[in-house]
Amino acid sequence: MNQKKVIFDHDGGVDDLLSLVLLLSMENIDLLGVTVTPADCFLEDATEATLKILTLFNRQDVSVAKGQLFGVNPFPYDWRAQPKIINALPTLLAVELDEKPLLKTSAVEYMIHTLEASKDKITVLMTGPCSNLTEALKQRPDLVEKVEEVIWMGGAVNVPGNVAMHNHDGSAEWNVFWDPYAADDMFKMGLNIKLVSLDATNCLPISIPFLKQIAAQRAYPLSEFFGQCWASTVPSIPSYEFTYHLWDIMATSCLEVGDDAIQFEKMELAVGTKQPNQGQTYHAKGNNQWVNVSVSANRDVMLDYLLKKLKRGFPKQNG
Ligand code: AGV
Ligand code: CA
Repeated sequence: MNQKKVIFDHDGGVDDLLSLVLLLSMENIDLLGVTVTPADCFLEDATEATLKILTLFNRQDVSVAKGQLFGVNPFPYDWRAQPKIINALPTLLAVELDEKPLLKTSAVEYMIHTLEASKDKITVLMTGPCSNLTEALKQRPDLVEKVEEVIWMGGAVNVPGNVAMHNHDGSAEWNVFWDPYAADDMFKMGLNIKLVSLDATNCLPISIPFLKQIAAQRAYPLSEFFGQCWASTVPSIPSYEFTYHLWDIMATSCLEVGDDAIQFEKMELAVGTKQPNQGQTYHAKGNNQWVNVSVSANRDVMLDYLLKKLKRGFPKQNG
Protein backbone atom coordinates (compact mmCIF):
# COMPACT_ATOMS: atom_id res chain seq x y z
CA MET A 1 0.00 0.00 0.00
CA ASN A 2 1.21 3.50 -0.78
CA GLN A 3 1.42 5.05 2.66
CA LYS A 4 1.27 8.78 3.36
CA LYS A 5 4.34 10.00 5.26
CA VAL A 6 3.39 12.02 8.32
CA ILE A 7 5.11 14.08 11.02
CA PHE A 8 2.80 14.65 13.99
CA ASP A 9 3.30 17.72 16.20
CA HIS A 10 1.07 17.73 19.27
CA ASP A 11 0.85 19.59 22.55
CA GLY A 12 0.14 16.78 24.97
CA GLY A 13 -3.54 17.42 25.78
CA VAL A 14 -5.90 14.53 26.37
CA ASP A 15 -7.18 14.60 22.80
CA ASP A 16 -3.65 15.08 21.41
CA LEU A 17 -2.64 11.80 23.02
CA LEU A 18 -5.80 10.08 21.79
CA SER A 19 -4.98 11.45 18.33
CA LEU A 20 -1.65 9.64 18.50
CA VAL A 21 -3.50 6.40 19.27
CA LEU A 22 -5.86 7.01 16.34
CA LEU A 23 -2.96 7.83 14.03
CA LEU A 24 -1.11 4.64 14.98
CA SER A 25 -4.19 2.62 14.12
CA MET A 26 -4.33 3.97 10.54
CA GLU A 27 -3.02 1.57 7.93
CA ASN A 28 -2.59 4.21 5.21
CA ILE A 29 -0.14 6.25 7.33
CA ASP A 30 3.63 5.98 7.70
CA LEU A 31 4.26 7.92 10.92
CA LEU A 32 7.87 9.14 10.82
CA GLY A 33 8.09 11.15 13.99
CA VAL A 34 6.26 12.89 16.79
CA THR A 35 7.25 16.33 18.03
CA VAL A 36 5.87 17.78 21.24
CA THR A 37 5.03 21.44 21.81
CA PRO A 38 5.02 22.46 25.50
CA ALA A 39 1.71 24.33 25.24
CA ASP A 40 -1.43 22.65 26.67
CA CYS A 41 0.73 20.27 28.75
CA PHE A 42 3.93 19.97 30.70
CA LEU A 43 6.63 18.72 28.35
CA GLU A 44 7.80 15.82 30.52
CA ASP A 45 4.27 14.42 30.99
CA ALA A 46 3.47 14.68 27.30
CA THR A 47 6.76 13.09 26.28
CA GLU A 48 6.28 10.20 28.70
CA ALA A 49 2.73 9.54 27.45
CA THR A 50 3.91 9.75 23.82
CA LEU A 51 6.70 7.22 24.39
CA LYS A 52 4.38 4.84 26.21
CA ILE A 53 1.73 4.99 23.49
CA LEU A 54 4.41 4.19 20.90
CA THR A 55 5.44 1.19 23.01
CA LEU A 56 1.80 0.03 23.19
CA PHE A 57 1.81 -0.10 19.37
CA ASN A 58 5.35 -1.61 19.15
CA ARG A 59 6.39 1.52 17.27
CA GLN A 60 9.67 2.43 18.95
CA ASP A 61 10.97 3.08 15.42
CA VAL A 62 9.06 6.40 15.42
CA SER A 63 11.29 9.32 16.49
CA VAL A 64 10.21 11.68 19.27
CA ALA A 65 11.60 15.21 19.63
CA LYS A 66 10.83 17.81 22.27
CA GLY A 67 9.89 21.36 21.33
CA GLN A 68 11.86 24.19 22.91
CA LEU A 69 9.74 27.13 21.75
CA PHE A 70 7.22 28.88 24.01
CA GLY A 71 4.36 31.08 22.86
CA VAL A 72 3.51 34.51 24.26
CA ASN A 73 0.19 33.42 25.81
CA PRO A 74 0.68 30.46 28.15
CA PHE A 75 -2.15 27.95 28.71
CA PRO A 76 -3.76 27.93 32.18
CA TYR A 77 -1.82 25.64 34.54
CA ASP A 78 -4.98 23.67 35.35
CA TRP A 79 -5.27 22.65 31.73
CA ARG A 80 -1.58 21.89 31.41
CA ALA A 81 -1.80 19.52 34.36
CA GLN A 82 -4.88 17.70 33.00
CA PRO A 83 -2.94 15.09 30.96
CA LYS A 84 -1.16 13.91 34.13
CA ILE A 85 -4.24 11.77 34.61
CA ILE A 86 -3.48 9.90 31.38
CA ASN A 87 -0.07 8.79 32.64
CA ALA A 88 -1.77 7.59 35.83
CA LEU A 89 -4.35 5.41 34.06
CA PRO A 90 -3.69 1.66 34.33
CA THR A 91 -3.23 1.33 30.55
CA LEU A 92 -0.13 3.55 30.58
CA LEU A 93 1.06 2.87 34.13
CA ALA A 94 1.51 -0.77 33.22
CA VAL A 95 3.83 0.11 30.31
CA GLU A 96 7.59 0.27 30.88
CA LEU A 97 9.00 3.64 29.78
CA ASP A 98 11.25 3.11 26.75
CA GLU A 99 13.23 6.24 25.88
CA LYS A 100 14.94 4.81 22.78
CA PRO A 101 12.81 6.84 20.34
CA LEU A 102 13.66 10.11 22.12
CA LEU A 103 16.08 12.29 20.13
CA LYS A 104 18.52 14.79 21.62
CA THR A 105 17.73 17.24 18.85
CA SER A 106 14.89 19.75 19.19
CA ALA A 107 11.56 19.48 17.38
CA VAL A 108 12.64 22.22 14.94
CA GLU A 109 15.93 20.47 14.16
CA TYR A 110 14.11 17.16 13.71
CA MET A 111 11.64 18.70 11.26
CA ILE A 112 14.35 20.35 9.19
CA HIS A 113 16.42 17.19 9.07
CA THR A 114 13.46 14.95 8.18
CA LEU A 115 12.03 17.20 5.47
CA GLU A 116 15.49 17.63 4.00
CA ALA A 117 16.29 13.91 3.96
CA SER A 118 12.96 12.69 2.58
CA LYS A 119 12.61 12.10 -1.14
CA ASP A 120 8.84 12.06 -0.76
CA LYS A 121 6.72 14.97 0.35
CA ILE A 122 5.55 14.84 3.96
CA THR A 123 2.20 15.72 5.52
CA VAL A 124 2.47 17.63 8.80
CA LEU A 125 -0.39 17.09 11.24
CA MET A 126 -0.48 19.61 14.09
CA THR A 127 -2.86 19.51 17.05
CA GLY A 128 -1.22 22.23 19.11
CA PRO A 129 0.29 25.62 18.23
CA CYS A 130 2.24 25.79 14.96
CA SER A 131 5.50 27.23 16.36
CA ASN A 132 7.84 24.33 15.54
CA LEU A 133 6.89 23.96 11.87
CA THR A 134 6.87 27.71 11.30
CA GLU A 135 10.31 28.13 12.85
CA ALA A 136 11.69 25.19 10.82
CA LEU A 137 10.39 26.72 7.58
CA LYS A 138 11.59 30.21 8.53
CA GLN A 139 15.08 28.80 8.90
CA ARG A 140 14.74 26.76 5.68
CA PRO A 141 12.18 28.32 3.31
CA ASP A 142 13.38 25.93 0.58
CA LEU A 143 11.74 23.07 2.51
CA VAL A 144 8.21 24.49 2.04
CA GLU A 145 8.01 22.46 -1.16
CA LYS A 146 8.70 19.25 0.77
CA VAL A 147 5.47 19.75 2.73
CA GLU A 148 2.63 17.94 1.01
CA GLU A 149 -0.03 19.37 3.26
CA VAL A 150 -0.43 20.90 6.69
CA ILE A 151 -3.43 19.71 8.68
CA TRP A 152 -3.82 21.98 11.67
CA MET A 153 -6.38 21.98 14.48
CA GLY A 154 -6.72 25.68 15.09
CA GLY A 155 -8.69 28.84 14.47
CA ALA A 156 -12.28 30.04 14.59
CA VAL A 157 -13.46 31.87 11.49
CA ASN A 158 -17.24 32.36 11.43
CA VAL A 159 -17.76 31.39 15.08
CA PRO A 160 -16.55 32.73 18.45
CA GLY A 161 -13.18 31.55 19.74
CA ASN A 162 -12.53 29.67 22.98
CA VAL A 163 -10.10 32.07 24.69
CA ALA A 164 -11.62 33.68 27.77
CA MET A 165 -8.85 35.88 29.15
CA HIS A 166 -8.26 39.45 30.28
CA ASN A 167 -7.80 42.04 27.52
CA HIS A 168 -9.26 39.68 24.93
CA ASP A 169 -12.49 39.86 22.96
CA GLY A 170 -12.95 36.06 22.82
CA SER A 171 -12.49 35.79 19.06
CA ALA A 172 -9.43 33.51 19.10
CA GLU A 173 -8.93 29.77 19.33
CA TRP A 174 -6.25 28.71 21.83
CA ASN A 175 -3.75 26.99 19.49
CA VAL A 176 -3.51 30.19 17.45
CA PHE A 177 -3.58 32.46 20.53
CA TRP A 178 -0.62 30.69 22.20
CA ASP A 179 1.72 31.84 19.42
CA PRO A 180 -0.18 34.20 17.09
CA TYR A 181 3.03 35.40 15.43
CA ALA A 182 3.85 31.86 14.27
CA ALA A 183 0.36 31.46 12.78
CA ASP A 184 0.65 34.84 11.07
CA ASP A 185 4.01 33.82 9.57
CA MET A 186 2.79 30.36 8.55
CA PHE A 187 -0.18 31.72 6.61
CA LYS A 188 2.26 33.79 4.53
CA MET A 189 4.36 30.80 3.42
CA GLY A 190 2.17 29.54 0.59
CA LEU A 191 1.64 26.14 2.23
CA ASN A 192 -1.30 23.88 1.41
CA ILE A 193 -3.19 24.23 4.72
CA LYS A 194 -6.26 22.43 6.01
CA LEU A 195 -7.44 24.35 9.05
CA VAL A 196 -9.65 22.23 11.28
CA SER A 197 -11.25 25.12 13.11
CA LEU A 198 -13.91 25.48 15.79
CA ASP A 199 -16.42 26.12 12.97
CA ALA A 200 -16.54 22.35 12.42
CA THR A 201 -15.36 20.97 15.76
CA ASN A 202 -18.26 22.75 17.53
CA CYS A 203 -20.48 20.06 15.97
CA LEU A 204 -18.84 17.43 18.16
CA PRO A 205 -18.79 18.21 21.89
CA ILE A 206 -17.79 15.48 24.32
CA SER A 207 -21.09 14.69 26.00
CA ILE A 208 -22.32 11.99 28.32
CA PRO A 209 -24.51 10.39 25.58
CA PHE A 210 -21.40 10.20 23.38
CA LEU A 211 -19.36 8.64 26.21
CA LYS A 212 -22.20 6.15 26.72
CA GLN A 213 -21.90 5.01 23.11
CA ILE A 214 -18.21 4.37 23.62
CA ALA A 215 -18.89 2.65 26.93
CA ALA A 216 -21.27 0.25 25.18
CA GLN A 217 -18.31 -1.18 23.25
CA ARG A 218 -15.80 -1.09 26.08
CA ALA A 219 -14.91 -4.76 25.56
CA TYR A 220 -12.57 -3.36 22.91
CA PRO A 221 -9.45 -2.01 24.69
CA LEU A 222 -9.25 1.08 22.48
CA SER A 223 -12.84 2.04 23.34
CA GLU A 224 -12.14 1.47 27.04
CA PHE A 225 -9.03 3.66 26.85
CA PHE A 226 -10.72 6.49 24.92
CA GLY A 227 -13.71 6.41 27.28
CA GLN A 228 -11.50 6.67 30.34
CA CYS A 229 -9.37 9.47 28.89
CA TRP A 230 -12.38 11.50 27.87
CA ALA A 231 -14.03 10.97 31.24
CA SER A 232 -11.10 12.93 32.70
CA THR A 233 -12.12 15.99 30.62
CA VAL A 234 -15.69 16.20 31.89
CA PRO A 235 -14.96 18.47 34.93
CA SER A 236 -14.01 21.21 32.46
CA ILE A 237 -17.55 21.39 31.03
CA PRO A 238 -19.22 24.31 32.94
CA SER A 239 -19.60 26.53 29.85
CA TYR A 240 -18.81 26.74 26.15
CA GLU A 241 -15.27 28.04 26.66
CA PHE A 242 -14.49 24.97 28.72
CA THR A 243 -16.41 22.16 27.04
CA TYR A 244 -14.16 19.58 25.45
CA HIS A 245 -14.79 18.82 21.77
CA LEU A 246 -13.46 16.33 19.25
CA TRP A 247 -10.89 18.98 18.30
CA ASP A 248 -7.64 17.15 17.62
CA ILE A 249 -9.41 13.91 16.82
CA MET A 250 -11.22 15.61 13.93
CA ALA A 251 -7.98 17.03 12.57
CA THR A 252 -6.35 13.60 12.78
CA SER A 253 -9.31 11.85 11.18
CA CYS A 254 -8.86 14.10 8.10
CA LEU A 255 -6.19 11.61 7.06
CA GLU A 256 -8.92 9.00 6.60
CA VAL A 257 -12.39 10.55 6.28
CA GLY A 258 -13.86 12.30 3.26
CA ASP A 259 -16.06 15.34 2.69
CA ASP A 260 -19.15 13.44 3.82
CA ALA A 261 -17.62 13.78 7.31
CA ILE A 262 -15.95 17.21 7.24
CA GLN A 263 -16.66 19.97 4.74
CA PHE A 264 -13.97 22.49 3.72
CA GLU A 265 -14.09 25.86 2.00
CA LYS A 266 -11.18 27.87 0.58
CA MET A 267 -10.84 31.30 2.18
CA GLU A 268 -8.33 34.11 2.36
CA LEU A 269 -7.42 34.50 6.03
CA ALA A 270 -5.33 36.73 8.25
CA VAL A 271 -4.27 36.37 11.90
CA GLY A 272 -4.70 39.06 14.55
CA THR A 273 -1.40 39.72 16.31
CA LYS A 274 -2.45 42.46 18.75
CA GLN A 275 -4.96 42.73 21.59
CA PRO A 276 -7.93 42.53 21.83
CA ASN A 277 -8.25 39.99 18.98
CA GLN A 278 -4.80 38.46 19.20
CA GLY A 279 -4.90 35.00 17.56
CA GLN A 280 -8.18 35.60 15.71
CA THR A 281 -8.34 33.99 12.27
CA TYR A 282 -10.44 36.36 10.17
CA HIS A 283 -11.50 36.90 6.57
CA ALA A 284 -9.08 39.07 4.60
CA LYS A 285 -10.31 39.07 1.01
CA GLY A 286 -7.61 39.83 -1.51
CA ASN A 287 -4.57 39.08 0.70
CA ASN A 288 -3.92 35.88 -1.27
CA GLN A 289 -3.36 33.80 1.88
CA TRP A 290 -5.60 30.90 0.94
CA VAL A 291 -6.50 28.37 3.60
CA ASN A 292 -8.87 25.38 3.46
CA VAL A 293 -11.17 25.89 6.42
CA SER A 294 -13.42 23.22 7.90
CA VAL A 295 -16.81 24.94 7.83
CA SER A 296 -18.97 22.10 9.10
CA ALA A 297 -18.97 18.44 10.07
CA ASN A 298 -21.54 15.69 9.89
CA ARG A 299 -21.92 14.48 13.45
CA ASP A 300 -23.36 11.06 12.57
CA VAL A 301 -20.71 10.26 9.95
CA MET A 302 -17.91 11.34 12.31
CA LEU A 303 -19.22 9.36 15.26
CA ASP A 304 -19.82 6.31 13.08
CA TYR A 305 -16.26 6.47 11.81
CA LEU A 306 -14.84 6.85 15.30
CA LEU A 307 -16.92 4.12 16.92
CA LYS A 308 -15.79 1.73 14.15
CA LYS A 309 -12.13 2.71 14.59
CA LEU A 310 -12.31 2.05 18.32
CA LYS A 311 -13.53 -1.52 17.86
CA ARG A 312 -10.06 -2.96 18.33
CA GLY A 313 -7.34 -3.70 20.83
CA PHE A 314 -3.73 -2.60 21.10
CA PRO A 315 -1.35 -4.84 19.14
CA LYS A 316 0.19 -7.72 21.04
CA GLN A 317 3.28 -6.38 22.81
CA ASN A 318 6.73 -7.45 21.67
CA GLY A 319 9.22 -8.81 24.19
O1 AGV B 1 -8.67 24.81 21.35
C1 AGV B 1 -8.60 23.45 21.28
C2 AGV B 1 -7.21 22.89 21.53
C3 AGV B 1 -7.11 21.45 21.03
O2 AGV B 1 -5.87 21.27 20.34
N1 AGV B 1 -6.78 22.78 22.95
C4 AGV B 1 -7.32 21.50 23.42
C5 AGV B 1 -7.23 20.56 22.24
O3 AGV B 1 -6.12 19.70 22.43
C6 AGV B 1 -6.91 23.93 23.84
C7 AGV B 1 -8.14 23.99 24.72
C8 AGV B 1 -9.30 24.72 24.52
N2 AGV B 1 -10.18 24.51 25.55
C9 AGV B 1 -9.60 23.65 26.42
C10 AGV B 1 -8.31 23.31 25.93
C11 AGV B 1 -10.02 23.05 27.65
N3 AGV B 1 -11.22 23.30 28.18
N4 AGV B 1 -9.18 22.21 28.27
C12 AGV B 1 -7.96 21.95 27.75
N5 AGV B 1 -7.51 22.47 26.59
CA1 CA C 1 -4.05 20.05 21.33
